Amino acid sequence: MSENVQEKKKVIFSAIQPSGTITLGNYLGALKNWVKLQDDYHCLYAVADLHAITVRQDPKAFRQNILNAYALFMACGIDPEKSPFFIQSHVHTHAELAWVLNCYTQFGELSRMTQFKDKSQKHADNINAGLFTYPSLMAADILLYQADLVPIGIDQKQHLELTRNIAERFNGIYGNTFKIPDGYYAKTGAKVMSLQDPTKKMSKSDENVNAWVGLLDKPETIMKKFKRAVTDSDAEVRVGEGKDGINNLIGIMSAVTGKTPDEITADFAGKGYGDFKTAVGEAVVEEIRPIQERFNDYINNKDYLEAQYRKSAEFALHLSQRTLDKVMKKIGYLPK
Ligand code: ATP
Ligand code: LTN
Repeated sequence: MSENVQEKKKVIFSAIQPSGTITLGNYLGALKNWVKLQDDYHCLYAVADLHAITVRQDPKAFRQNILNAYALFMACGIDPEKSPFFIQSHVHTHAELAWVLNCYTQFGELSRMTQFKDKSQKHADNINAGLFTYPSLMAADILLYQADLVPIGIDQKQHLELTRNIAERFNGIYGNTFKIPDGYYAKTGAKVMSLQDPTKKMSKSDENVNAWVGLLDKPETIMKKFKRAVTDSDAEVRVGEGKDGINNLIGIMSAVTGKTPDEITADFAGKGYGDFKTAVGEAVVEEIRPIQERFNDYINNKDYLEAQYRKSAEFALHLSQRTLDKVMKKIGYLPK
């Protein structure tokens, strides 16, 4: 990664929380794009473990989830030699800039975030301040690297808009400091829906395990979950209104095989939903199989993983410190 290349290529940043099993939704909506973008952009990726404690985590399971997420993303094709891939809590500039940005983010703006509203309903016993200010930390993640593009699922669009507003506000007060980032969304799979309630997004924190497919689920579990997927009584494999379940399965099939919805409809003309669900399950199993094999290799090689995330964190710190120093200076802090 020479300085020269860095200047020409656009910068990409994204992160995913290690808050449980990574799902097919995370993979099709975000991760698959992360992998594709690595050759054409200067990418940086992170495991957003600071974000994850906005919801209570069991220490032992949390530690394991962070490492699993790291190994799983590498198994999906993230290559830290190409794209620094680090653990958010290892790079202290994130928490520092988040505090600063909190002071340039309005209470009203944060109150409008649908993720905050959803999560405070789900975790009514723990509506902590971190859950509320979550988007300022996400803005810090992105703005520290002067990212041009942020590959995310549609559900994160609102947070990205807020990031842009915070950056524009700061630039307006202090002069040009932050690059204004754009979202980058998958053409198919940008919003994978729950298999049990296809009006809701597939979410790894859904208590109904049949609602989501985990990248580490066994093939027979994946098949079972697809066979149980909620559909409709129309019995025709085509995209249509009021056919949320089938629309979702067609979307998944399309994202996995690269076929268009019309091609999928043609393939299944005259066939029932049972056949279709089996075929979608099989296609997903085949997509995930090599990922699971690579995951098993990585997770058994902890020294290698550690070497990769350490090196990436050093690089990320060096890069992000430049932005943080600029910010502190502009605000008027005394240099250290
Ligand atoms: P949680 O259930 O803990 O809120 P999550 O499954 O929604 O987690 P996140 O860590 O919030 O996952 O999201 C990681 C990335 O995956 C984000 O870019 C997000 O937009 C994307 N993503 C999450 N769920 C879906 C989905 N159902 N379809 C497409 N993309 C998704
Ligand atoms: N909030 C994101 C995870 C995340 C993120 C980021 C995504 C944390 N920091 C920076 C993109 C850029 C989510 O997916 N729930």
